[in-house]
This record gives sequence, C-alpha cells and structure tokens, in this order.
Amino acid sequence: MAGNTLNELKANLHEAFQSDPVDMDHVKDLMERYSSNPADWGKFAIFDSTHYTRILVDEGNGKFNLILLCWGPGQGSPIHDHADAHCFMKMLDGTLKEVRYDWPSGSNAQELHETSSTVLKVNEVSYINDSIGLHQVGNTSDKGAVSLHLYSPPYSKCHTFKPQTGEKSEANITFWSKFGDRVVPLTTTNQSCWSPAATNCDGCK
Ligand code: 2CO
Ligand code: FE2
Repeated sequence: MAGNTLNELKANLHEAFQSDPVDMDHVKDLMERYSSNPADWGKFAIFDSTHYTRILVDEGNGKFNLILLCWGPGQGSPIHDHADAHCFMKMLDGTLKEVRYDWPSGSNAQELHETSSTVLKVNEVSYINDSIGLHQVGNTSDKGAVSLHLYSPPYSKCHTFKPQTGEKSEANITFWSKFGDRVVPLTTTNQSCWSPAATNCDGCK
C-alpha cells in the first residue's frame, strides 16, 4: 500500500511484522515514507500540563506497539533504556531533542557520557536500541511536539538512569490513553516515576 495515511502505515507495518525475521530496515523505511498529516492523528493527540502523554494507537498483533507521544513545551523523559526492544521514533509535529548516552561503565557512581545530541524535525525518523545506548528525549521548544513511536517487542518496564551518577531504577511504563479511551490514572501509591515520565519527577533525577 502507498503508506500515505496512518491507516496505510499501520497495515504496512502489520504486514512487515508477519515475516520472520522482521526486516527492521524495511520498518524504518515504512515509518519514513509516511508523511505526517494531522488529519490522521489529531483526534488522538492530547497534552497534559504535567508530563508528556503516551497514547496507544496500535497493538501490532502483539508484535509491536505504535504509540503517539505528545510533549508540551519543556516536557521530557528521564534518561532510559528500551528493554531490549527496537525503538523507532518519527516526528509528526514540532521538534524534539534527543540526547544519547553510553551505558554506565563499572559500578562506581560516574556521570553518564553523552555521545550525541540531535534535534528531530517533522517526518524524520530516529532509531535506537540498547546496544546503541541510552537516550533522553525532550521538547526544548516553546510549542507542542507530537511523535509516533514503534517499540518491538512491546514492553511495560524499562530502566531510568540518573545523569550525574548513572544510578539505575526500574520503571513501569503506562499509557495516558488507549485508542482514545482514557486509561485510569495510577494512584499515588502505585505510581511509578515513569508514569509522569517527567524530568521534574523526583524518582528520575
Ligand atoms: N521511550 C520513551 C517512551 O516510551 C520515549 S523516548 O523515545 O523512545 O515513553
Ligand atoms: Fe525512548
């Protein structure tokens, strides 16, 4: 299929993930080929004043998750890994800054080593996995940003890292909504530091 709409992209991704092994270059190509159109994804895009939102738009037959992320100005993630999954991130609106780091080396507390810093623009696709390293993503602009992420296999836990010491913590990953239906927010007793997924979250500093 042409891949010009989000529905066509989803159909093409479902087809790509039927093969074994999956050709990840082809997946990246499909993500790149889709040209962002707010008419496709605008109905799902919801911002929250306290942290970026994660909106599940496709469960990929259990093989991948396709997720819309909406980042208000100044909102960002902690430094994190991706649970051994492939991570593709396509810009749909605005810009995001991605800063990459090496994994902590050794067991002594040490500042994480930054390896790159990139500003991603509309329609660009970035790829990372744990063998490449860790990253932190944030909206450093004064306008909202929206990105489309594909994670394969899907995962519900990853790790966050403190930039100054490399200290690692396990974090649960949550959705703000699934297919447009609001997911009941976690209570304060079971809320992980990832749920706010915010740089101003005490658990992630
Ligand atoms: N991995 C983060 C998340 O799933 C977003 S940064 O881009 O991978 O919330
Ligand atoms: Fe990430």
